[in-house]
Amino acid sequence: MVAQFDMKASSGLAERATPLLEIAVVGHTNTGKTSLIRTLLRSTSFGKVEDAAGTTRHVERATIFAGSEAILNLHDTPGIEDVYALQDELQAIASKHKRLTSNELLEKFVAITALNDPLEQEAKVIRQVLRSDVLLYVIDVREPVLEKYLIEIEILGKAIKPIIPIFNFTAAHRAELDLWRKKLAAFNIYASLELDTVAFAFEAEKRLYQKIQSLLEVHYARLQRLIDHRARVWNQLCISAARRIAGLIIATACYREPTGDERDSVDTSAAAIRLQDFVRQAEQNCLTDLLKMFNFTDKDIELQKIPVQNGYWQLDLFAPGVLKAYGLDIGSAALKGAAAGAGIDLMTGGLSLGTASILGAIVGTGWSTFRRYGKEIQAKFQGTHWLCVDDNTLQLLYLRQHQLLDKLMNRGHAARHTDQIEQQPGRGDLPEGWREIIDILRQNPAWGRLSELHGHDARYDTIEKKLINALLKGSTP
Ligand SMILES: Nc1nc2c(ncn2[C@@H]2O[C@H](COP(=O)(O)OP(=O)(O)OP(=O)(O)O)[C@@H](O)[C@H]2O)c(=O)[nH]1
Ligand SMILES: [Mg+2]
Repeated sequence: MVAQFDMKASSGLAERATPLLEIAVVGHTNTGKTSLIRTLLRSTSFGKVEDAAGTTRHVERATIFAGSEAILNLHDTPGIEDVYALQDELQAIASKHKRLTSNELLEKFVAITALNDPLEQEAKVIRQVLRSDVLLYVIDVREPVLEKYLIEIEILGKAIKPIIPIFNFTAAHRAELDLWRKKLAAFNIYASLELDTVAFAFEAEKRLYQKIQSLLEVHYARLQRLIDHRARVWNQLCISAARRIAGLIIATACYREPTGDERDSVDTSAAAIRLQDFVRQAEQNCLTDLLKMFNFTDKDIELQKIPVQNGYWQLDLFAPGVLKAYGLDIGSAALKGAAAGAGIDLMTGGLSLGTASILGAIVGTGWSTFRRYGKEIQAKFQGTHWLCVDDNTLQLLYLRQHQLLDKLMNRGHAARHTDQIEQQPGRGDLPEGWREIIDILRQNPAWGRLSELHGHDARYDTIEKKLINALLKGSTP
């Protein structure tokens, strides 16, 4: 027992004594090296990113932690700019010092290259390469496989360090990517990763660390702790995001807007406007929260083709045509009513008259008609009247957030499978038992207002769980 304990303690100590894993991020200039580091760090403040060659001028280090434990160091390097001059210089050194191994050749080059030498930049890169355990070689696949890149790889290969190619800008560049793979195979480099660094999926990150684990056994346990830590954080993030959306759907479905004097159609339409404003604002708050949770920048939004501009949905939830844009059936009279921009159900005495009976069967052509006949419609019913968000609007609200969540969770993949992502989600994507969920919510307006009021109601929890599960179905958590 004691011996076992000692062994564990000493292996733990040995691991702690192992220096941190040193990773150099290298490649041609402007391929996205700094962007990749930012993504791995979850920080947009590291280094400088610009669409220009020679943005990073010095080697910069950043440490990645799993909680409070330091796991590895990433080294951002300047892009290699003049590979032919570097090749000539190495050849010149090699012809003078014939007995140098390839590794020693690089050491020699670093030692003799002075500050302000035209190859100073390249020397900085090679120095870091020699000090690192593994190289992430970032490739812009939009570029043809030019000779200069192959020379670059050959030179980096002289350091005898594992090289993991990271393919960047892969969106819509499959053919080029295949070509790159083939060419790299000639250098015995097979284990590659594909990602757009600005938008990065957790799965891709995990694969990257797993590759390093397989190459560098000594860092296995530490990297595993990082993978596990990141998985936990990621799962929590996805669940929180889904819970945020469930909260929006619940609050919106529960919401009731009193119509005041139900005989006054002017009053009713004012209430309808208030109701629409409530829904708009609730959706907007949810969008803002989600973008913040996933740390999405404008660039990510653009890359993922999320129809959002300056933090707002491009298409208003109540705009004509919005249902169609989200693939909802606009064939029925009821939906025509909603498509015209109403999105309202009239409820009376706790009984939902439903979109079909009010907006569909009676109004049919839209809110303006509803206004005209509003008095007659309302005269038919006695008791309290209020307005609710109609089912089509709720469906649209759900589908739009579901699509958004997919994009937020699958950074980096959307851009590659454009057609797939742009395909409109259909009615089939609604959670199981949707109608029943909405009915229960409508009967419990208090659930939307005060969280403590649903504290002891198991039905609320069941609905929330159903919505969260449906939102996350088929994804990582
Ligand atoms: N669309 C897209 N743009 C990217 C991606 N990665 C990087 N970029 C852009 O590419 C440009 C270059 O990115 P950097 O990260 O500065 O590239 P770098 O390799 O560090 O460049 P140097 O330091 O100059 O060698 C910037 O405009 C980035 O926003 C990506 O995955 N997709
Ligand atoms: Mg850079």
